[in-house]
Amino acid sequence: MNKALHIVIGVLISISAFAQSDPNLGIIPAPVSVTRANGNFILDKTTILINQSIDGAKINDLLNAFIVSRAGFALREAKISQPNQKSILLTSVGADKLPNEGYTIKINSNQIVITGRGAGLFYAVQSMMQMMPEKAGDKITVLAVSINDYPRFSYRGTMLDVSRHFFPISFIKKYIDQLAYYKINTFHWHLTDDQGWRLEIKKYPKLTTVGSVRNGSIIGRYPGTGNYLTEVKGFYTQDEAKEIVKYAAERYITVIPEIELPGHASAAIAAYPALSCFPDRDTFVSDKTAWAGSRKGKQVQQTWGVFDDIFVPSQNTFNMLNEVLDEVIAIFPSKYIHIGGDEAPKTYWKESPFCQALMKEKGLKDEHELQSYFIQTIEKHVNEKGRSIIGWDEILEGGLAPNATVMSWRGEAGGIAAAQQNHDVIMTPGSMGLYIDHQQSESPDEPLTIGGLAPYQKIYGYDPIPQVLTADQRKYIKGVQANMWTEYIKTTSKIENHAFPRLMALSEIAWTPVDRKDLKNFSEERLPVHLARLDKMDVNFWVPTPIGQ
Ligand code: TNX
Repeated sequence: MNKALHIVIGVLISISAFAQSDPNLGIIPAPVSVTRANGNFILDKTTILINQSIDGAKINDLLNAFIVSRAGFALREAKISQPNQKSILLTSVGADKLPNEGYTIKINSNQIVITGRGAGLFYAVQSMMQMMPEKAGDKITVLAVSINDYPRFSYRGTMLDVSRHFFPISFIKKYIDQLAYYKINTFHWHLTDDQGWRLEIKKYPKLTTVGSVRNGSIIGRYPGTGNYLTEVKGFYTQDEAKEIVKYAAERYITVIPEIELPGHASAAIAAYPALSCFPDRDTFVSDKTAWAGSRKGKQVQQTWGVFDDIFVPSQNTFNMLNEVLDEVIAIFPSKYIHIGGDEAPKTYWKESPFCQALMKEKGLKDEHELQSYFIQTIEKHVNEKGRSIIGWDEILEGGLAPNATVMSWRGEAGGIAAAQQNHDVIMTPGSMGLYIDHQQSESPDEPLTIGGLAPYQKIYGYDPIPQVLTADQRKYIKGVQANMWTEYIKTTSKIENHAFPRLMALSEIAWTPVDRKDLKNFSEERLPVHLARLDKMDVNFWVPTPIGQ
């Protein structure tokens, strides 16, 4: 189906009073419970907006701005309601009994009462924005219902790789707006990798003057290599990163920065070669690349992959990384700092006399234990600053750092093992569709991707809690995340094409109880309306095809 036709269908569903028939009122993620009551609430110019909220100061502005956009008029605001006066009441009274991030919306013919605090109130308004029908004449008719809602998981995340390709702050904000709309509360910002260091570090300016620049002799897909990296330079200043943290926090989204170590470190090593086991060795460059052999020294990688030149576990490296992390911690108030940990080949550590001597001195039996020593040294510093580390599941190898949270990407095994060791876990298995850089269908019209097949239906079908875990171990599964790697994603419009509708499916598996999930209702009743709405907001999306077509 083409995009325009898809949008028309979405609009038709929405104006044919879809909320009347949809048991989920058009809300994504589906609420925990929706109960129909008698009658309707008629919103018109006589309705007043009452803000009794003690927590969520700007929430009335947010709701009123939406009403202006939908109805063309603002509601008059007051502190208290007169008897029988038609009103929308925002309140935190009674919200202490609600689960974290939870809210209720109770609608009868006279009043809409929205109860919650902080994130809960914010999410209530997101639900209102999604369920509110279009204006008819000079009024909006809202069904009388009672909604009780709260999330299944406390961590509902998505990762964006800004190293392989770089995306401007303006886009990051637009993306965060969409995450908030779907009650996703964590934005994992993959800021460093072999192909670019993207965060200003004041003490180490070369990380960005050298490490953020890729010369781009490979344009487009280099024949036979699958490579698709193009010329890129760019980084976020600390002020810009702070601006994003603030913007996200206003939308109840935590930004978790990722600084990759000890692997995926070519950009940092290009800037400061002393971070390598072999500072004088040229960066390995695939002989398929256009500039192979013509460049000397350490280079920011031009192609994607996994590279041997990783951080040397020397005191110099730890001192520098600790200082880098201190600046990172000062920018990002998140409890978690992501330290990477994935795909660190041990080739150089095996060859390095320094590493071998260190292993002997510390009694480490192999290079996995050396990696564990590396991560634990970093963890100690991060913990001293009052923060915790998250790492990709390779941090299990050689022994988990004592307080680490594990992000399980190579299937579910890492997450299961970590939960069994009483460590917190975020599930993000590529094999279950959580890699949203993968293809969305088998159609030949799909845009070029890194490979793999991850249609939104696959994400929808995934339950982040592995059945093999005991009831006690299941408590360690804190949530679920979808990852957007950008080797093949150069434009913001392609990010959006990859993100939607998959992030909507993610939001539902992260929020909605398993027994409330309903793929048919999601796909047929809610999705078309939401996608048409994205189009109105100038957000690109992928036109869903039923599985098997
Ligand atoms: C594996 S997932 C990686 C990334 C790549 C991705 C491509 C993970 C922790 N590492 O470096 O971008 O595959 O899908």
